[in-house]
Amino acid sequence: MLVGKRFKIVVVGAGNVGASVAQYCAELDLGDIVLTDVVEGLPQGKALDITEAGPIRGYTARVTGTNDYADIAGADVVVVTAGLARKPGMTRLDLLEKNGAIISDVCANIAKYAPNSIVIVVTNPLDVMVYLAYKKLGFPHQRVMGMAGVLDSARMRAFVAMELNVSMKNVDTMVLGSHGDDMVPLPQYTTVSGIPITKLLPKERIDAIVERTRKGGGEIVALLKTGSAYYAPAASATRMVQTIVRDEKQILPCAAYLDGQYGLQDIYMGVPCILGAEGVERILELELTQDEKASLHKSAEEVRTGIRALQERGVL
Ligand code: TXD
Repeated sequence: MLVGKRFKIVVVGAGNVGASVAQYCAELDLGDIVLTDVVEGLPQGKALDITEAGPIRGYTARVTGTNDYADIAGADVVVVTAGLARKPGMTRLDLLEKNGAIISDVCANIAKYAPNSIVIVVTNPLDVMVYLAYKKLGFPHQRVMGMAGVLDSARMRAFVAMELNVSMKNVDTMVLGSHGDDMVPLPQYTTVSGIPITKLLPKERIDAIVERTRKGGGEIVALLKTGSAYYAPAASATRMVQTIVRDEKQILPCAAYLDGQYGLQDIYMGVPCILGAEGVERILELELTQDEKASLHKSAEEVRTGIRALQERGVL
């Protein structure tokens, strides 16, 4: 008898991003999905609602909700979205202490109940939280990564496509560094059907796109007023889940553990990774200009400040 493997995808945090990840994973039939949250009824309600859309949308994924970590046992992939979202006027570093405590608790449970899983952290401030998760989980670094670069480059792709009035499908780009105002969008690796954007747009338009990308999260926060983005973030995390469970080896910018790459040591930051069944299977080292290298290192300093703040507060 042929038995296909059904993957088990756990989403911790059934808020805006988490529920949307569950929905997108169901739509793509990536596996069975378990939503979990500290709020009683919330993951159960969202899971039931997503299940009830199944007959219409045509997916077969089993989606369940729970408040009990025992139910995450056997997870192949865990997406961590638990935490507070950024409010207007709040910096990502403001979130550090509260989300640090949440991530520590969540990771203790993942290590206990799903020790063989691959973990994708989404919670902000992203690069610091994924470093904390790596330390708390004790998993090999290939199995712990953060989602930010897929989102930041999706935003840049959308802005380039809007500017040129071309299909977003034709636009490829790469955004490195930490998730925040110090991220490093790379126009030299941005192409439209293979044509470098430097040949299609004047410098000031490219600079404006780079700036809008850097402020992409804040732009949505300012519009929504009572929350932060979740459709594009959830779509981005889902793309990472898809690449892993289908072993697609897609090259995606992810927050990965750096052990000398780009001249950086013992830090998590956004770099191009080959993602597959083993997690982060390889990190690609792109040739960067002096300016880009300097921006990347500035970005790393921001992450180290966050790590130090956690250490000072005894969270790390
Ligand atoms: O690019 C990126 N990495 C990001 C990050 C893009 C968008 C959002 N980003 C961050 O993800 C955001 O700043 C937050 O830190 C998280 C989740 O954002 P979301 O918009 O989904 O926040 P919600 O809607 O407030 O949901 C958070 C849920 C909520 O239901 C809480 O009850 C739950 O997390 N929560 C917990 N679940 C499990 N365990 C614990 N301890 C816990 N604490 C809170």
